[in-house]
Amino acid sequence: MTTTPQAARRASPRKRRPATPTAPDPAAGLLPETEPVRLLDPDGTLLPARADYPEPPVEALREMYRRMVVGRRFDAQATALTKQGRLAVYPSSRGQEACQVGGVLALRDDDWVFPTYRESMALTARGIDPVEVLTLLRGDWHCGYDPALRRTAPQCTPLATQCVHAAGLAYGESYQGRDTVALVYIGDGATSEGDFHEGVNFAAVFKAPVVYFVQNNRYAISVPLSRQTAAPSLAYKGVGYGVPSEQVDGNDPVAVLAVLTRAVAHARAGKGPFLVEAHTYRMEPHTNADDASRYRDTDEVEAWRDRDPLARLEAYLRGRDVLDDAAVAEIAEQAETYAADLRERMNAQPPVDPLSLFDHVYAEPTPQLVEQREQVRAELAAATEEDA
Ligand SMILES: Cc1ncc(C[n+]2csc(CCOP(=O)(O)OP(=O)(O)O)c2C)c(N)n1
Ligand SMILES: [Mg+2]
Repeated sequence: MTTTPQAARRASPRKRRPATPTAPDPAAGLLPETEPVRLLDPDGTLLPARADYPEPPVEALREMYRRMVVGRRFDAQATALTKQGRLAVYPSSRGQEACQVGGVLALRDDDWVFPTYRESMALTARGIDPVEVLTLLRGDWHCGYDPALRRTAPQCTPLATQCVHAAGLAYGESYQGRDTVALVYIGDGATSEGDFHEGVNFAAVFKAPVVYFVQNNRYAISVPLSRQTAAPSLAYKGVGYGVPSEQVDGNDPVAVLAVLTRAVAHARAGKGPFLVEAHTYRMEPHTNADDASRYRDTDEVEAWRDRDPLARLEAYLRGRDVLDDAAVAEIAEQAETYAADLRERMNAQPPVDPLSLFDHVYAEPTPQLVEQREQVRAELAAATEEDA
């Protein structure tokens, strides 16, 4: 006699499976909040306090305001210098002041910064001489400052390569028992580059103390964010590598500093890298050589003007009675002096020896380099003879 499988099941009552305990969520603690962290309203009103992101000390916020004011004035001066032919090119970071300054304020002096071409303001906020900062953009072959002394890598134009450099440096530092942190500035567009993924992955596997700080300013030159990624937010890119992440309102200086402070503490404690995405906006064209009206309309730019990070912090500090008209005027004057000094020094044309281009490529120059050097030397000599 044959029985159907259904009949067999009915005949032997099903044994109850023991209840399995719920497995812990492997992504717990890695995902960012669904909305960017915000501690200040756009009008400068403080939102309810958060235990996970305590408000930075008010002296730090006042100093942040000062550096943002000087930074914005520096930025305007650098843009003006392109029009006078003193700079070859300048990528402005107007509108991104909270990120530019917040990144360096979250660090110790002996931590490392890995900037892109857009971070001139961050480097001046770090205390590097503005003339040195602008040396590369002036058209020189070197970055102007001593990277080892300033703990600041040269400003990187090849997108995302600094993600790998930072992972290596930070790993090396921790390998030697030091608690140095490396902070990488990177743009939204550059997160599509292979080097971003390789850097983050390496840092995660080897627990390198790196903070990857994405300034999502909505554009990669003319390419809008919608054509850059299908991810819910760029911060979500961390989870695939086992890297915790957060997103923050990048035009809220208080939140930017609070979130980066926590990210840096995470890395310094030996817990590996952290990814922060700041939602911000580039108010100016990509560089002075770009015409932004070809790919975005003025309504969009105007809407972001209402979220100005400087006005927001100023309103907050005034509301707390730690900033008044006299202090605002004094800081504005400091910014003017800073810009005037920069203008004056950039107007002096430093003598440049084209042959120095070959000096530091390799410790031992290759035969090709020797040949190229000789070629340039001969061309220069011929040109001098012609002029004579
Ligand atoms: C590897 C590489 N590819 C392309 C470029 C050309 N390029 C220079 S800036 C840029 C846009 C980058 O956008 P994003 O990362 O969002 O930074 P942002 O300029 O907005 O600060 C591109 C494509 C480059 N410099 N390096
Ligand atoms: Mg961008």
